[in-house]
Amino acid sequence: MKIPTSFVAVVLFAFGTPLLLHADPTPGPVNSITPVTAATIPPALVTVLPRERFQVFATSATKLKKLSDAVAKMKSRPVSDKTSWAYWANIHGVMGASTDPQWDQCRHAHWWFVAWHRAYVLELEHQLQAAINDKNFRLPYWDYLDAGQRKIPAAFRKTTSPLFEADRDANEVGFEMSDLKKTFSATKYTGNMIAGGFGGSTVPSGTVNAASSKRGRMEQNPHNTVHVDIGGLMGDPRTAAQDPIFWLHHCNIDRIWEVWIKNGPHTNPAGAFTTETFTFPGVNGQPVTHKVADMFDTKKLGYTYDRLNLQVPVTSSTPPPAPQPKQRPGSSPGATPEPSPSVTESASPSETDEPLQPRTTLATVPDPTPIAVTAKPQTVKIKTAPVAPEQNMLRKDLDHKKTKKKVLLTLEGIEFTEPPKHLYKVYFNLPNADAKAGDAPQYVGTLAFFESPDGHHAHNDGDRTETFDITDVLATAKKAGNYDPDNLAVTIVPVSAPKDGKRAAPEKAKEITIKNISIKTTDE
Ligand SMILES: [Cu+2]
Repeated sequence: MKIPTSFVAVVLFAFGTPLLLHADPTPGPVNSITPVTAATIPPALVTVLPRERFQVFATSATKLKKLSDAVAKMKSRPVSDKTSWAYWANIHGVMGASTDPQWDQCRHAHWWFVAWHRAYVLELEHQLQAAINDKNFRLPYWDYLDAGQRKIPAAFRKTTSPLFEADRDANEVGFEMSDLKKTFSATKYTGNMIAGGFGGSTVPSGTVNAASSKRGRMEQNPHNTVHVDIGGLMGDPRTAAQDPIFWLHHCNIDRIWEVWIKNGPHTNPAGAFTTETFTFPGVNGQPVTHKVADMFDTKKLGYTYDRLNLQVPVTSSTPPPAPQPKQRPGSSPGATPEPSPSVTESASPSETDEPLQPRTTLATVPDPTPIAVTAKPQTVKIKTAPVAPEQNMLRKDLDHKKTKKKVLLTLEGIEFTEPPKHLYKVYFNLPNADAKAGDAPQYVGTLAFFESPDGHHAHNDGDRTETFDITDVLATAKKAGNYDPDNLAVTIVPVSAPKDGKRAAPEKAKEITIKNISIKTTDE
């Protein structure tokens, strides 16, 4: 591509000028941005400014009006216009077959999830800037990790505002602290949830969506759970980006990537990860291409974040467990377990990109009938398999120091005909679990389906499997004496989005079915 000399000069001037706000005090060498191509450096990038958390952003009536005006302007344009709100929402996903090669492009369930969305949010920001003719406008983010900010900001709930969307199921989100700790204590980028990957598993270049088993921890939580809690348009990838709150959610997801990197030592993958490119329509209709390697430093993209501290404690504040008191003889298996130490990660230094493969089956559901879950908690009995006792970790004491094996709970063959509207909390050996059980010691994890039912957005060949690492939950149950290997149960609890921090059972829920639930170990 031929680059006009004047354009190169403008770009170099912009990156070399001391007028940059919040710029790194020691800017990189100018040649670090060569080769310059019009495609990789959009002309809008002249100044580095912070993206602010919404509660700060909204203290400026001017900024709030700019956001609202820019969204209104884009919404006023027809879908055929590449600068319209509808066109930009369709880039993420469409109902039915796509009629434009630039639509239906969202990357989910693999390592490019957060990188693709970084480019997507950045280019939408450029569209908003163009709509109000202000290159210094930066998107705010919705800081729901702050416990005081779990409700959709009021400006997005005012029915007369362009930021309002009527098709939302809820206005509040919630998290189990153990899930957020898992996300932020991931020590490596690459890998799926059970392998301890922050960003997801590897897939070949050009992959749009992968099987849910390749999802990384941050995509699962907080990303997916926020989509499902809000629901409505936000609950389905084919419609999610139509809701203005989508962009503040994804701005925060983008920030969380930065938070994780900055609070490491954590690094982004090298090699094939960095050479992938994503192309979007630019503000003048010309395509703009972003290469992953050129997006690691957000300052080169024109923004920073006003807050990059770790908002979630990743290490246990509980002192190391005292020597275990002897189990009182005759203590009933249903006795209240002792408060468990906070979940801490058994660090998994392995740098393998492969998802951990469940191998030996330790327990499974004896009844082959698929399990149907609707609005009520569903408890499923699991039977320990006839595995030699010395090999069966359900019968042995689990010593983290002696084995690297993990115990995995898999829910296989999950199906639904409409996107489930709720989160499903999963508990191990807590048969009376209900929507209030929250982060109990028996809490395993959450099913959060942010994908269309036909597999269109989850190329899973009809086999949707969710796997949770229950090594720690099992160890905690054994220590608490609340455990009988011949009496195991998994309870699945559908929950509504929180209201003032409290979840309840949903009144109605679309059915999901699960072909089988089993407990397996990994190889070492
Ligand atoms: Cu999303």
